[in-house]
Amino acid sequence: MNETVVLSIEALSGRVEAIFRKAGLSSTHAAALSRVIVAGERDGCKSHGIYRIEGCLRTLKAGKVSADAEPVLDDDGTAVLRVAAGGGFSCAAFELGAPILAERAKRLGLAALVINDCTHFSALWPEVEVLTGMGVAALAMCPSYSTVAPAGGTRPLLGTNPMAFGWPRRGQPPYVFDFATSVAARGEIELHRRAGRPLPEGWALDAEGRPTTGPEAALAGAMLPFGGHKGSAISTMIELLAGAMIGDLTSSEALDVLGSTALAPRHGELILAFSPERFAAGRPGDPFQRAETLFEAIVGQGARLPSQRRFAARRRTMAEGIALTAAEADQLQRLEAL
Ligand code: NDP
Ligand code: PYC
Repeated sequence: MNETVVLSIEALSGRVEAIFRKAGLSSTHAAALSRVIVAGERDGCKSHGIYRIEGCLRTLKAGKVSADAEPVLDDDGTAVLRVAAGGGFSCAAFELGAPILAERAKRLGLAALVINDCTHFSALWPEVEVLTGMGVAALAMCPSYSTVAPAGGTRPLLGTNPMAFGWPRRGQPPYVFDFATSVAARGEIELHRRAGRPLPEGWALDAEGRPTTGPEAALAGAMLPFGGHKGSAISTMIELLAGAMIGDLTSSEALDVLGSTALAPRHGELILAFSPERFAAGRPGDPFQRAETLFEAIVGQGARLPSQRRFAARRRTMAEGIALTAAEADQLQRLEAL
């Protein structure tokens, strides 16, 4: 067994990318996947860090994701852009569409990027941060596969359906939140299982619909939406906007197609981008200054902004490197040896 190891961001990126290339992914996909997975480790978001490599490789081996699909942009000059991912991972499709989405939002005030037919395993904050870096506000969402019971129900129907929002700030990192619409991401349940830790109460039901704190029972049963009926409704909205509306799979349909929650799900994604300058034009006040007043008032009460923990983790790892536990370092070596 390895001791804890500390790797530079560049070293970890090279190793993750090499694992994906060796598994047969094209260089475009291998690099795009490595970027989001290493960003997860860099920012202390373990549920979407290197632990996800294994699931991506399993999905590839099962023939459920294309190793080399070239994403194709369909841009008719309107506010709705589409990228056909062609059954490949979503990350490269997003990278293709993002700059055009930002340009279109700046020109029209509001624009949407639809990604169709992609395999999606990643966190959404890397995407909204790319867009805030281009000067626009952004809202990203996607279904997943049925693992969450609607509030008042007992059986998996909705996905963990994440939603992320980003607002650009001058001279400092953006305001970003990104969360599952279940109480926690499914990745968190799996990490509890691996660590042999019970779940907090209120996260899940077992296969008989009874509350459980057992990760195994939760994985076999149903997760719960956050905030009861409110999270359930937001999750349903994501099924509608980023599933039915964009002509792609809902979480229930995605599970039917895949037949397993052990592989990464295939569905679509919707990303909206807004130009604050365009929306505020002709109205009093600078939207960015007014946002700062709001953020100061939040922090002034002793609350913290979302992503504050993540940005602190990023500063730390950029200075000191990424620390992998012995088990994580062993897992990386095992994946390299495949
Ligand atoms: P968390 O509950 O860990 O965090 C949610 C957000 O809340 C983060 O932006 C976090 O910021 C912020 N936050 C946490 N605590 C506080 C606090 N006390 N005050 C202010 N803000 C706070 O997220 P989840 O477990 O719900 O989701 C984790 C990830 O899983 C997400 O990145 C999501 O995209 C991903 N996911 C992806 C799916 C997919 O299908 N692709 C499905 C489901 C989830 P900070 O990071 O700084 O703590
Ligand atoms: O953590 O819930 C999750 C998840 C599902 C798909 C990708 N991440």
